Amino acid sequence: MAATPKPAEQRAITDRLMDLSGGSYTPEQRRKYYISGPQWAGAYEGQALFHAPTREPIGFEEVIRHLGELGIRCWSTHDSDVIDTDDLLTDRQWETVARINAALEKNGVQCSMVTCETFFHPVFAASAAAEAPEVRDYAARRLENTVDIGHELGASFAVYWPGTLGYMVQGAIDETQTLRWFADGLNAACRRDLQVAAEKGRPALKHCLEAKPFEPQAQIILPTSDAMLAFISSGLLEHPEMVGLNPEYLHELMWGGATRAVIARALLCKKLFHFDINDGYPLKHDVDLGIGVVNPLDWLNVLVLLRSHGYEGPFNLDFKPPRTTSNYGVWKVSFPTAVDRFITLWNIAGEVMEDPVMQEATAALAAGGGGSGNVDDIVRANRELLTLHELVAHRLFQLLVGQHRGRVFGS
Ligand code: GCO
Ligand code: MN
Ligand code: MN
Repeated sequence: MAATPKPAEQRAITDRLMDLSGGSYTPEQRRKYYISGPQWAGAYEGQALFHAPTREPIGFEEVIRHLGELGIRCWSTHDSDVIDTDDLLTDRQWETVARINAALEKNGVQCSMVTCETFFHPVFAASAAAEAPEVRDYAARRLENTVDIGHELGASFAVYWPGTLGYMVQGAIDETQTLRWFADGLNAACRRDLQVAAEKGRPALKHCLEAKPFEPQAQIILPTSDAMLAFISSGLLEHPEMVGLNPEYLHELMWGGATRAVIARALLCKKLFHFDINDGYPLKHDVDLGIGVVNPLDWLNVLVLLRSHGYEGPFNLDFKPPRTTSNYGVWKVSFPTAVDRFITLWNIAGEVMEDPVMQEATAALAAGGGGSGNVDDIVRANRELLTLHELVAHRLFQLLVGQHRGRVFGS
């Protein structure tokens, strides 16, 4: 049995086993990818309804410094992650924004995305599109202000996660009215964006809606990416061309969807602006694990689709380091390994696209087996060909574990 390591020796075990695991990318290699690390992921203390925090609080200076050291090119944040709600909409917020810009510059990190927190503070108990007009006015000011902050930080994207746009019990609100009010908020943000972008000579932000089917509300009015696509084209938005999606991998599994198919629908609508990457289990709550620790094969398939359609938007590491991980472990293990699994899967996706077995199988399927037009004849002509579906699934497994490179396992 291993000797009990003293607390002072435990980091050395993590360090040694990380070295022994090998396979890490260098910061320079990681910086080639458009990856962002959220403030709220790095600073997450492990708390939840049934969970006390397990980690110490850390601020944006520390998060940004670690991202820079690891080679994670971008940083993203909620307004209230870095500025107290009481300081938002006051001159005091600009002092913090200046400090953030200094930290970004010092560490060679860019701010890619800002998001307005409209779910945590008690003012949003009945959502940002609540019945009370003063709540909606306040929400609009916060949304406009987040646009201002985004431009000041050099961001290109704004994300909206309407997690409180829903209810625990039905009957008090008219959902059609709630959706109109929700659109009013987005319209205010887009109007402000066009004005600030013109004043600053910057491109307008890309405004991205992020769906999650439940949690924190039992029922969400826009629960899926598809619901959001319908909302974008509902006629309620003044600038639907400025608004697209930020799907989150796990949020689509949570309702039982195939994330790859969700991504395909967003791509067809030209609305895949931004992508939150993480992992977890179908039909469960939002565990936000690091990419690839649960569903590496599914992830490989998602990345093949994205690569083959030339997706160039950001990959936002919207995961939560498990509460069993220490503050040290967050930067030694959680972030670098999440990035490195992404890069590895991205590269395997490239190998899938070039694999001769995959190419020949998919080409043969697409050519079809012919047949005269008579139904029985068509079935007969295609019967052998359709076995290739399962062969492709096996080939993807082989590509995932490296058998295409001659790797063998036992005998
Ligand atoms: C979640 C959500 C959030 C959002 C974030 C951006 O997992 O519940 O993904 O993390 O991405 O709030 O607004
Ligand atoms: Mn999530
Ligand atoms: Mn997310």
